[in-house]
Amino acid sequence: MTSVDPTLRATRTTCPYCGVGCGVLATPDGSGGAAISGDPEHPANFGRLCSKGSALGETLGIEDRLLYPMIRVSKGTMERVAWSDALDHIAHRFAHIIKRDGPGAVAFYLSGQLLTEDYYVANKLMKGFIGSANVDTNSRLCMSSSVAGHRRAFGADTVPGCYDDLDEADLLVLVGSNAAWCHPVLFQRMLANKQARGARIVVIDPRRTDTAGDADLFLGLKPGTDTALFSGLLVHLADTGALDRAYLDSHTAGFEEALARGRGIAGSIGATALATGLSEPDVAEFFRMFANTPRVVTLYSQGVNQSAQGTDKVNAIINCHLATGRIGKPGASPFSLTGQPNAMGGREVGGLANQLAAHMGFTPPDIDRVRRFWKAPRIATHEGLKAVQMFEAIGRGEIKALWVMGTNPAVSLPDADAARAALKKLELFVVSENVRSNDTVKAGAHVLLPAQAWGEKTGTVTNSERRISRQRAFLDAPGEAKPDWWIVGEVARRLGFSAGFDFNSVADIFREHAALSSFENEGSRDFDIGALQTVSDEGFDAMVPLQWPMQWGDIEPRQRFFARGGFFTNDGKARFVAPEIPALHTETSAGRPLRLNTGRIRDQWHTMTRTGMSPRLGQHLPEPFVEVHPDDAIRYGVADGGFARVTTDYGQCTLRVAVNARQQRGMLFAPIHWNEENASAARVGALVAPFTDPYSGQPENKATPASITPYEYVFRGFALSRVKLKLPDHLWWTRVTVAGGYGYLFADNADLARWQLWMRSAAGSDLAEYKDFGGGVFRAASFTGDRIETCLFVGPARDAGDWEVVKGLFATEALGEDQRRMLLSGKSTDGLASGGPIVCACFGVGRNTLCDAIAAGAGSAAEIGAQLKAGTNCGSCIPELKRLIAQAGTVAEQPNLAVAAS
Ligand SMILES: Nc1nc2c(c(=O)[nH]1)N[C@H]1C(S)=C(S)[C@@H](COP(=O)(O)OP(=O)(O)OC[C@H]3O[C@@H](n4cnc5c(=O)[nH]c(N)nc54)[C@H](O)[C@@H]3O)O[C@H]1N2
Ligand SMILES: Nc1nc2c(c(=O)[nH]1)N[C@H]1C(S)=C(S)[C@@H](COP(=O)(O)OP(=O)(O)OC[C@H]3O[C@@H](n4cnc5c(=O)[nH]c(N)nc54)[C@H](O)[C@@H]3O)O[C@H]1N2
Ligand code: SF4
Ligand SMILES: [Mo]
Repeated sequence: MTSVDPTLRATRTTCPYCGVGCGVLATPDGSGGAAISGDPEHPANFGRLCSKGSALGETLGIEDRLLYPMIRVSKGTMERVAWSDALDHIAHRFAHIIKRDGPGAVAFYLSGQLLTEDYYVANKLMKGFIGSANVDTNSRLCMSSSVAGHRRAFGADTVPGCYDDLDEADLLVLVGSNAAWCHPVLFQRMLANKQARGARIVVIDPRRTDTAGDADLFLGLKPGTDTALFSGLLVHLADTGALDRAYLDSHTAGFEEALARGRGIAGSIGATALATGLSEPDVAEFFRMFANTPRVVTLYSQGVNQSAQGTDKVNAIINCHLATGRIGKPGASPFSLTGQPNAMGGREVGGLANQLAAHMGFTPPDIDRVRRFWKAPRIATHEGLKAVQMFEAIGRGEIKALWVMGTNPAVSLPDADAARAALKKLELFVVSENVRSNDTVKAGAHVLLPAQAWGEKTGTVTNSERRISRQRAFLDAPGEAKPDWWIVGEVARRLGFSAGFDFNSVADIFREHAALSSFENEGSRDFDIGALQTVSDEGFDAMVPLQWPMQWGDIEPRQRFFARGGFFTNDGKARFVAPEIPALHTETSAGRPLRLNTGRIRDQWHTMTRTGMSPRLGQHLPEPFVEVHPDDAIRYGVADGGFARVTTDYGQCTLRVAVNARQQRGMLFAPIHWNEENASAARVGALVAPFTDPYSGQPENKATPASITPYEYVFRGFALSRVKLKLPDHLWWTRVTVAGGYGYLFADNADLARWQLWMRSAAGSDLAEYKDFGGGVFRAASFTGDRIETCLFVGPARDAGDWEVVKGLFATEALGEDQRRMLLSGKSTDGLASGGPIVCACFGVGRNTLCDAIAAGAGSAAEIGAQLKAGTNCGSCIPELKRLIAQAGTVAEQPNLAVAAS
C-alpha cells in the first residue's frame, strides 16, 4: 500500500482493470514510478481499491515494453524502423489488399481496454472509410451475450440500473459471477449493505467460490442450467401472484409466450430442481426470496454470458425483472457486471462487428445517418464477422490483413491453437501493443507498433453503471510509444482519408463522438451525451465522472432507465423473450467425462502482461492449476499438489492439481491467466471448444468436455534470479515475479547432473553448492557481494527447500553470515516456520501465519486484522480469511500450491 504524500500533486485517473471503474490517485515519484491510492471522490469506489488496483504502482516498469515500431525482416527477426516507415508500410499493404480483394479481406480486432477515443477512431476508419464491418473486439468473448440480451429485451444495449442499487437492494442475486475476486470493490459494497441493512445474498454458480462465502443461499447448479432456473422462477412468479400486472400491461409485450415456454422448460419447483440438479427446498427458498422481495438486483457475469446459451440466459433473467416491474427502480434491476475497464465505452462507439456507432445498428436509416454524419465515402452496409468467425475466416485465407490492438487472442480465444495457426497465414499482421513479447506477437506479427500504456495515455472510459471517467496521463511515455488513436489516424491519413481523421487531441475525438450520439436522436436512442459535444479542452481536462443519460437542462435528472417503461423498441414496450429449450453443445462422453470450466483468480489480470509484473500479486496463487472435486480425484487418480494432464478435443495442458470440495463433481476449473510467456504448458484457451451462442457469437468458455490423467515428475524445484532465465527444455515450469527478480517453479524428470551443468552455465562456476545426488538433492547459489544473484533448489517431490523462506532471503539486499551459510539448507535461519503461501497480498500475510492465529483464538476477520493487519487494506482477502476460520478444525481445502511448501 503506497500512500500518497499530500504535498505532492496527485493525478486523478481510473483503474485500468475491471469494469467497476474505480477512481485512482496517482502521484509520480519522479523516477518512473508512482504512489497509488483510491480516489475518495470517485462515485465508483469512494477511495477503495482491490488488491490489483492497490498494486498498480508495481506494474509501471518499462523493462518488457515495446519502445519502437518494428517490422519483420525475416522469420524471427524484427528490425526497428521509424514511425513514418511503419505507418507507410501498413497503409500501403492495406491499400493493396483492399484494392485486390475488396474491403472484406481486411479486419481489426480491438479491445475493451482501449480508450473510447481509440475505439472510436478505429471503428470509424473500418466501418466508414474502408467500408467493411470486420471490426470486432475481445468484448465478443466477454459482454456480447449481455449486449444481445439487452437489445432483444429493451431494443437497445442499455444497462438499466446503477451502483446505488447495490446499497439499496434487500436481495442481491449473483449469477455466474465471482465478484469477490473479479469485482471486489462492488462486492465489498454489497457486503456493506448486508451488514448495515441486512440485505440477503444468493450466489448461483456451479463452484462454491469465495463470493459464496457470505451468501445466505448458495445454489450450486449444474453448468448451463441457468435458463431453466429463471424459467422456473418466471412460472413461480406467475403462479403465486407476484407479477406486476400494471407494468406488464403498459410496458411489455410477449409475456404469455415466454411464460408458456417457461412452463415447458421448468413448469414447477420439482421440474426446476430436476433440470438444474438443485434440491427442491433450495429452489423453493430462492423462488420465495425473489417473489417476496421487491428490491432485488440480479447481477450476472461470465457464468451467464460465456455460454452457448448466453443470450437466452440473459433474457431469462431479464424476463423475471420485467414480470415484476423491478427494473430501473432504486434497489431493483437486472445488472450486467462488465468485465473490462472500457467494455461499455467500446459498446458506445460500436466496436462490435454487429453494431455501427453510438448504439446504432445496421438498419438502412442508421447506416444513412452515420454515413452523413461521418461524410463517409464507403460505409459498411452489413454486419461484419464476429471474433470466432473472423479467426476462422483468417484460417481459411479469406481475411488477409489483420490489425490487433490491445488484446492477446493467441491466448484468449477459444481453440487458441487454431487461432494461433490462423495468424500465421496472414499476408499482413499488425499488432499495437504495450509489451515487446506475448503469445500473439510471437504468432508471427509483421509489424509491431508501440502503444502508450496506462499512466501515459489519456482519454475516457465508461464503467458498468454508464459512468464516463477520465483516464489521465501522469507519466511520460517511454521510447516512441504513441496513443492508439494517433496511430490509427496516421494510417487513415495515409489511406487518403485526411478529412475524416483531422483530430489533434483526444478532446477533439470525444467531442465528435458526443455529437454523433445526439445526431438526429431526439430520444430515439438511449446513448446520448450530446451535451458534451461542445466541451472545451479545459472542460475535458477537468471532467468529473459523469453518468449517462446526462443530468441537466430540461432533461429530467435520472440515474436509471425503464422504471416507467420507455423502451427503445418501435412501440416503446419491452419484449419478453421465450428462451429456446437449452440444447447442450457440450455433452460429455466416455473419453471426455468431465466439463472444463475456466475463469479468473483474485490477483491476476487476463494474460498477466501487467499484473504479472507485481511481486505482491504473484504471491497468492503463483502456479497454474486445475481444481478437481475429491471424488473425481480418486476416480481419475490425481492427487492434491501433484500434476495432471487435462485434455480436450482441442488441446492439452499440464497443471498442478488442487483437490477441492468447493468444486462440483464432474467439473474441472482452470484459470485463464498463464500462457507461453510464463509457463510451459498452461495456455488454457487451447483447451476450450469454439462453440458460440447463436445470437451473440460469444464462445462457451465454461463447459468444454475434458479428461484428466495424472502426470508424475521425479523432481521439484525452484530458481530465483535477478534476470529472466532460460531453463533447460522439457520440464514443467512457471515464472513468477518476486521481490528483487524472478522466480521459477518447476518439475522435472531429468537427472541432477544436468541441473549442475545448467547452473554453472547460467550463473558461472563460482557457486556455493550442496549436492546429495543419491538423495535426489541439488542446491546452488551465486552471489554478488552479500546479495544472492541466482539460486537453484532441486529435490524430490516435497523436499526442494522452502520457497517462501528462500524468496525472503533473495529479497534481502545484504545477507548476514548466518543467513548465507543457512541458505542452502532451504530453511529459515531463525528456526521459524515460513508464513506459507500468501493470502493477504497487501501485507504479505501467509496462510500458516493465519491458521496459527485462528488456532490461537482469532475468530473473525476483524480479529485477524487487529492482530496481523491482514484484510485491513483492500479487503480482497477477507472472503478467504472467513473461509480459513470456517475451515479451522476441518481439513484444509485450499490447495497448497507453492511448490515445495510442504
Ligand atoms: N481478478 C480479476 N478480476 C477480473 C478480471 C481478471 O482477469 N482478474 N477480468 C475482468 C473481466 S474482463 C471479466 S469479463 C470479469 C469476469 O468476472 P466473472 O464472470 O465473475 O469471472 P469468471 O471467473 O470468468 O466466471 C464467473 C463464474 O462463472 C461460473 N460459471 C461457470 N459456468 C456457469 C454456469 O453455467 N452458470 C453459472 N451460474 N455460473 C457458471 C464460474 O464457476 C465462475 O465462478 O472479471 C473482471 N475482473
Ligand atoms: N477460456 C477462457 N477464455 C477467455 C475468458 C474466459 O473466461 N475463459 N474470458 C474472456 C474475456 S471475458 C476477456 S475480456 C478476454 C481477455 O483476454 P485478452 O484481451 O486477450 O487479455 P489481456 O491480457 O487483457 O490482453 C490485453 C493486451 O493488450 C495490451 N495492452 C494493454 N493496454 C493496451 C493499450 O492501451 N493499447 C494497446 N495497443 N495494447 C494494450 C496488453 O499488454 C495485452 O497484451 O479473455 C477471454 N478469454
Ligand atoms: S475493483 Fe479493483 S480492479 Fe476493479 S476497478 Fe476497482 S481497483 Fe481496479
Ligand atoms: Mo472480459
